[in-house]
Amino acid sequence: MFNVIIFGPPGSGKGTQSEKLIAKYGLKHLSTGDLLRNEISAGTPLGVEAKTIMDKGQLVPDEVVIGMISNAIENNPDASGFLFDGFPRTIAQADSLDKLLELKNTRIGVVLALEVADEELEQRLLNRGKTSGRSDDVNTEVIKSRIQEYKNKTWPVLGFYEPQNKVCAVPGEGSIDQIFETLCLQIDAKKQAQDEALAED
Ligand code: B4P
Repeated sequence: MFNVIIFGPPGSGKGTQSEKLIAKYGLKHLSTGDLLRNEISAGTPLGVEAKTIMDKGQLVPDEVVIGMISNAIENNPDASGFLFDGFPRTIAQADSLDKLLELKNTRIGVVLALEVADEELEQRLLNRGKTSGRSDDVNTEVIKSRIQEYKNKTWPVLGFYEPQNKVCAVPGEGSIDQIFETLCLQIDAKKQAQDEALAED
């Protein structure tokens, strides 16, 4: 089993690249943003609470997203690997994810960290807001809060994975195909190293 985290600020291309990665590697895609938006569309109490928070550009409480991911892992016992998109976004989430995967006798194989300048992020999200119907993409102040939340709470998560030698920084500006190619090279290298280490055990 090989598990991947796609990491980066809002608008860095996590969702965009995830679609291509799951098609190539057959991973089960778990996006906390998508899971939350499904709850909002279904009008569940969780969705109603989450919408208020997301519309301010803030992070939904850890226990809510950890519960969602825990259920999703349980509901996919036959997955050959997971692609975590937009999760973990705090150190507490990263810690919980390690514990959940340990229960399944598996671990994170690689953290792909997309790097994009703030001005480019704002531009991409405002552009997406013209057609996506996402209320968190139309307001510059909300977009700025999301980027600030990333800097305060999410970026430190890299420090959790760095000592484990799992972080691969990837430039997230340029063509989507070119970025995808770089991500694949990183996955292939880490996957090969994991396979070799398992063969030695
Ligand atoms: P997410 O759904 O994760 O959304 P995102 O970070 O805004 O988008 P993403 O990064 O996937 O978008 P992409 O670049 O692909 O989160 C939304 C909200 O949910 C959060 O703010 C938070 O409130 C809540 N939430 C989610 N997970 C949470 C968690 N774990 N804990 C707490 N709260 C959580 O796309 C952006 C645009 O860029 C697109 O239009 C795309 O076409 C374009 N683009 C992509 N690559 C490009 C490229 N190379 N060049 C030009 N444009 C590109």
